[in-house]
Amino acid sequence: MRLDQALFGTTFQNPVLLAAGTCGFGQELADVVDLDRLGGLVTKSVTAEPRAGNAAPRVAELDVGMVNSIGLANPGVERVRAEKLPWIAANVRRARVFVSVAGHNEAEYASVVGRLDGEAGFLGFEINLSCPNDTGLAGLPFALDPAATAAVIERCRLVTERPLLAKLAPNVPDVGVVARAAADAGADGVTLVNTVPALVMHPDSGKPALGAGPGGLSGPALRPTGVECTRRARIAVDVPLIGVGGINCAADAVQYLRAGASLVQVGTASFADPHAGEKVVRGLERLGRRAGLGSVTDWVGAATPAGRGQ
Ligand code: RRO
Repeated sequence: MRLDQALFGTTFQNPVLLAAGTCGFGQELADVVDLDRLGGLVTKSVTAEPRAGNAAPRVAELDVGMVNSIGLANPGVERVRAEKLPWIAANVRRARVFVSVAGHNEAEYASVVGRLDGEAGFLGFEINLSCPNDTGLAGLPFALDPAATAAVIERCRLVTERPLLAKLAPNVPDVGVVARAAADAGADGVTLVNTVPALVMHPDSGKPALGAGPGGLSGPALRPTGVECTRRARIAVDVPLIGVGGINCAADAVQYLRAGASLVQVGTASFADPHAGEKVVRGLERLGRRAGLGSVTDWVGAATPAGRGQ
């Protein structure tokens, strides 16, 4: 069974990427994971200035997943340009890399994109419009508002010709509307979804489990929401979709592919098992062969009872 996917002017050797925020800049995992067995990876979100991040504890483990409030901790665009991208350029060959970008306003997003655009080592940008823990316009993530989403994408589109992905939030009435705003503004693809706002508290004291208070929920509990967001986005736009949220195994990934995603990302599962991404790759090959498929593309958007158009 063929796992390769031709997208965004290149070939992904398989459809499995590591999600933003769960693999650093690749280097952090390279002793443990053979990154070049993956379809690709998305870096931690990069901002114009370095960010120290939020107060500890930054993650809480639950039976159904994980809640985080990292607070966009990252070394800032200059160190990413000077140190992180050169490492990626020298060490990552077959995996395709997207740099995740975040900011407080359109100008900050565009300045990060513009400062990295001429560098080697990566394919494109994933514009993170949906961080629940560090908000933009009017104190809310950009992805909660179609016009704010479009404004950021339009501004980034002016400073790069590389592939631009818009990473959206699940907590909107219809993510298809936001996906359409992103695509109309020039996004080449849409990533669904970021974490969903969440709060874990100690029942006796009422104190939040995380230093920052609330955070974002990821892991298995997010999967049905991510799959439904992917289905809704597939109805709304024609650009390629990337599905993320609660993928632990190949069967989870197949749900996103069937809903219309061309690629998937593995995130929280990598914390428990750094080889989760590679295992999803091997599992997809096994499942596809067993189903008699010729290519992973046979799954993409394959009709389901709640499929396209409904
Ligand atoms: O850094 C974070 O706290 C964070 C980010 Br930027 C994001 O996009 N999603 C998330 O759950 N946490």
